[in-house]
Parts: sequence; structure tokens; C-alpha cells
Amino acid sequence: MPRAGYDLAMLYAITREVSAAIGRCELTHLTRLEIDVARARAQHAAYERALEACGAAILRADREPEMPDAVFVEDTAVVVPEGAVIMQPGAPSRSAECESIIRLLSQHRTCARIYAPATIDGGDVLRIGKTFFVGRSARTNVDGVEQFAAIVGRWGYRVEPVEVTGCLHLKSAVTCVGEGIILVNPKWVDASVFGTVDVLEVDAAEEYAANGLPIGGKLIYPDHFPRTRERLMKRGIDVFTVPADELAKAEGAVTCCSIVFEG
Ligand code: CIR
Repeated sequence: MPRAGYDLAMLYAITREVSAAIGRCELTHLTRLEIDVARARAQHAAYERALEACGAAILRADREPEMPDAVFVEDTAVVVPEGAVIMQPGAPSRSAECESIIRLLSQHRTCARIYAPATIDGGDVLRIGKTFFVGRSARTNVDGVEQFAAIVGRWGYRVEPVEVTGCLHLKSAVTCVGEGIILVNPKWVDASVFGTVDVLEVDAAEEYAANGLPIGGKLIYPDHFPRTRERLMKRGIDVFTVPADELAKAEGAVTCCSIVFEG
């Protein structure tokens, strides 16, 4: 349904069911803890309801029961009005996740692909206006940044590589939480590279708290970071809280579980 006050474009969110194999997920910075699949699925369902409440229609990608990290669809594609870029995930166990996403996205956009030996995860890509900031993480290499820049350059976007340390992806360290406002963990990324934006820092006791998903005028945000949530609310941000601590054990956060675009 079109959102009041917006144009008639439809807002879509691609999601995917939590795999029964999520216990075998990739991990980079966290110690492996047992993941309760039923609880993770219940939290994921609450996340999908939040997306719908924010105006998105859910497009569910095919189930991938043998792919532990398949719920984290953000890493497989980046979508803009001009087209979609299919990523080349940096963890070899994740590359097959892209095939079903191409099938789905090609109904909505022309798809361009990144080819090996380039690697790039969608979690490393943060768009602010016509600039893509791309994290140079363990998942995204120089070739990945270059191929991505060549594709989106044709569509009029600029790419800025960004150093990121201490976390999985650029968007573990920084996300946009409102028009011209970024939420940052300053230990993991230097906020000055993002230009003239307002910078809000995470509470020092909540180092994983920099990931929020702005959608439909609200911010979908995990309920396990109450101190940073308080800061967001004080800044006038309309926070839509969701339970997300089970998928956080797999190093997942709220942007990771969807690909949002206008149809
Ligand atoms: C991985 O290591 O690839 C997954 N366990 C977590 C991916 C989270 N994705 C994201 O932040 N965009």
C-alpha cells in the first residue's frame, strides 16, 4: 500500500527465513554461542512485522536450509533506482546465496554482477546521497571496491573507500539513522570521512550499537542497546524497537536482514 505523504512508489523489503543451519554461521569477532533457531525465527518474524509497519511489502527470497548465513540478505546485493549490483560475498561459504537473490531482483531491476577475484559484501556499502562509502574489511577487497565503483559510476554515484577495523563490516561501525545523521562507533571508523553530516556516537558500553535501519520515516533498531536508543530518541529519531539478540550471536544486526528498495 502506498505510504501517505510519499509518492505512489511501492516500498519493498527482501528477507529470507533463518536457516536451520545457522549454528554453523561464519563468525569473525565473536565467540561462538549456541543459537536458538526457534527464538531467532520469532525475532526475525517481529523484524518482518516492523518492516511492514514502516510501509514495506515483504518479498521473501527462497529458503536456503543448507546455507547458514542466508538470512543476512543485505550482503548479497545493493539496490538503487538505476539498477542492482549483485555482490560477491567475501566468505566463500556465502557466495551461493546470491543466485536466488538475482532471480528475485531481476524482476525489479537490471542486475550487474561483481566477479571474482573481487569480493564485496553489502554490509560494507553505505550510501549517503550520491556517494557510496565502501568499507575495506576482511570481506571486501580492492578489486571489489573497484568493480563496484565502475558499475555505480555509470549511474552517477561516487565511491569512497573507508578504513574499518575491529568489526565485521562498515555498517557494524556506522549507519545513517536519519536525514544527514549518522550513528557511529568511533573506535571502529573515523567519522570525519563522511563529510558534513551530524554524528551521533554509540554509548561506550554498547559497542555493537551503531547499526540501525531507517525506513518509512522511522528507525528499526535492536532492543538490546537501551543506552544508545535513549540517545537516538533524544535526538528526535522515531525509533521502532525490535528484539534482535539471537541473530546478534551470528554477528547479524538490523540492516543485514533485508534489502530495501522502491519499486
Ligand atoms: C557473516 O559472518 O557473514 C554472518 N555471520 C553475519 C553477516 C552479517 N551481515 C551484515 O552485517 N551485513
